[in-house]
Amino acid sequence: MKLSTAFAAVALSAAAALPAMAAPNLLINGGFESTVLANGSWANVGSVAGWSWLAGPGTGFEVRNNVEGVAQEGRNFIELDTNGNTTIGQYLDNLGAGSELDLSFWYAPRRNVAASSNGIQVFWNGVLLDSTITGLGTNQDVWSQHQYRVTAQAGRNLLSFASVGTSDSLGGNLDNVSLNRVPEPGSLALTAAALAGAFLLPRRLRRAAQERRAKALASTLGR
Ligand SMILES: [Ca+2]
Ligand SMILES: [Ca+2]
Repeated sequence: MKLSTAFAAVALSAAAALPAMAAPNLLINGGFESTVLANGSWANVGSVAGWSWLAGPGTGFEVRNNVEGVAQEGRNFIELDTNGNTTIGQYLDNLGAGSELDLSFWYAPRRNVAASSNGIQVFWNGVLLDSTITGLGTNQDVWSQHQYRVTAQAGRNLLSFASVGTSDSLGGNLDNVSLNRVPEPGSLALTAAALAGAFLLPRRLRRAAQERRAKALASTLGR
């Protein structure tokens, strides 16, 4: 591979890596880390930063730190079947109508709980995004990532999660929820071009300097 090609390849791969850096999580407290809990403890909360209880037989949901499972991200994760099946959500304002967004979250069946009791469902503006996500809990955590592309509506948008199945205070775990704007193709191309230019500019300058030196040498020899 020529050096210039290598520079361009590096520039393009750097540009490809940029969206993850350039598109911050639009959710507040997507990893449920705002609740300060000692290792091995849990709390039943009605709301935490970003998230609110929306429906259910109880008044809250459960934030846990290393209780019946270990967080997928950070220290905390949540369980929605708290005193019974519960729905929580986060409202987002001013996303811009028609904006494309990438939603991601991680789910794990609660340890030693049947799939019939471990289900969760995810909704975007009240519309179910997938069939029930569930699994048989074994004696260890098995986190799986779930990803969706959603479109913002005008005004307020709502991302919500509900526990479903047997309502028995035992249910699936949720952690590391993120919502990121999908980068515009045009902005990606511009970023790649700018990076490639940044890498290639010194090469052009070196070539110009070489040409000046060659002319000077030719001029000297021609005397
Ligand atoms: Ca977390
Ligand atoms: Ca349950």
